[in-house]
Amino acid sequence: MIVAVLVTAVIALVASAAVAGGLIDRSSSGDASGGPSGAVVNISLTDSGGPMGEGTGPMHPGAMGLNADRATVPHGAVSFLVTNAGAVKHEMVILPMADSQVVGTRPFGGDAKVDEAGSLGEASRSGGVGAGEGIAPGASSRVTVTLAPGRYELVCNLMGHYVSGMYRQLTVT
Ligand SMILES: [Cu+2]
Repeated sequence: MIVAVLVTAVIALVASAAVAGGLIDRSSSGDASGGPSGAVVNISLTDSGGPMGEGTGPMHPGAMGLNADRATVPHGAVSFLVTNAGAVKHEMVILPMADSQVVGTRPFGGDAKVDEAGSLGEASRSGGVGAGEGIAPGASSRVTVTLAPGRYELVCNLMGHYVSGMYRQLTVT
């Protein structure tokens, strides 16, 4: 009996440590396994300090990029696995797009950031899930959200990064 109680206590400790360490995503629904659920989008964040300055758009031949391995996903649960391949901190924020909106053309304020109103979620926690203080170089973050059909813009909204090319359109069907 005592042994059984001890084992239970140890299991509880391990589980809570895993949650604290960001290994288990409790924030998303339908994620009983603790892993990403639904469609998976792999995101790579780059800057001039990264391995290669790939993915910069023609409109902004900037030094930074936000690259996705797919441009379209089915609606429902979508997991974003975000890796910072650059040399400075980055993040990924999911913003809705209005019907007539063109990717990469959001206005930005004096702080060189765009308005995050309507954000559906973000991955900005080094080695963890959801919002944090930014993803350190070489680290990853992830987030699982439920997306309705429509167009979304994935952005890095650290100061000056959007205008340097860190945006990408995602279409949800
Ligand atoms: Cu960035």
